[in-house]
Amino acid sequence: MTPRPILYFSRNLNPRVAVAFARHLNAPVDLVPASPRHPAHEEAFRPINPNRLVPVLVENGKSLWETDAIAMRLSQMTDPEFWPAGQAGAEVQMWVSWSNLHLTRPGSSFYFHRLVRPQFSDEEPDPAFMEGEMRQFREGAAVLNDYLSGRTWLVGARPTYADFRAATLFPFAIPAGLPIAEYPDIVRWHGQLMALPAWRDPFAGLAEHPDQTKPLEGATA
Ligand SMILES: N[C@@H](CCC(=O)N[C@@H](CS)C(=O)NCC(=O)O)C(=O)O
Repeated sequence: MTPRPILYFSRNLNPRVAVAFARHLNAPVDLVPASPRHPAHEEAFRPINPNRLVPVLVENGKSLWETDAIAMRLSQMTDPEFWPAGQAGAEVQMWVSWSNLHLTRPGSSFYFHRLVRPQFSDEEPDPAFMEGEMRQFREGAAVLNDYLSGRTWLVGARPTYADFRAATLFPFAIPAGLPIAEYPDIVRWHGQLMALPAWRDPFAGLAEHPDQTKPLEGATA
């Protein structure tokens, strides 16, 4: 019997998107927690993803890394309308590329410095750098907000991967100090996404960390 594909995840930004999308699609994959940089599993993880990052989808012994490639595959496996073909598919790709670079990248400096970095360092970032990041985030948020005005979802009349990907940061916007409340159509759209159980609570019932006293699940090395 062919083993079920494994989706390795941690609770950080990108794997959160992959797990939420997989659960929303009810994808036939096993969700396996991973700490790809933990010394106990780092070497076993390297053949799975030489970048030692998650998410990774392993299917028939083949690894697919990058959240967006995994989302494309999950959509093919379940409901291709989440990443459709043709012009709508190109639009999904437009939002994926755009949001990664022009929205999530600058916004993630706030996620990192307000929520992640304080757990291991008290070295504050250069204020001029953070100002530049905020300026870029606001530019992106204004574009997204204007586009969403008069639209329910980003592409067509139903949610697609474009919505999941463009919303990567928004579940953390308030604790990260991102000024989401200034963008009413983003607030409305983010609320629609938060009404989806898989997006609101993607890790429900899943272990937070792998058992590092045991070999990495699914690893051959
Ligand atoms: N470009 C990759 C980035 C993957 C990435 O940076 N993953 C981070 C989490 S956001 C990671 O694996 N960090 C180590 C960990 O979470 O244990 C993607 O979109 O999937």
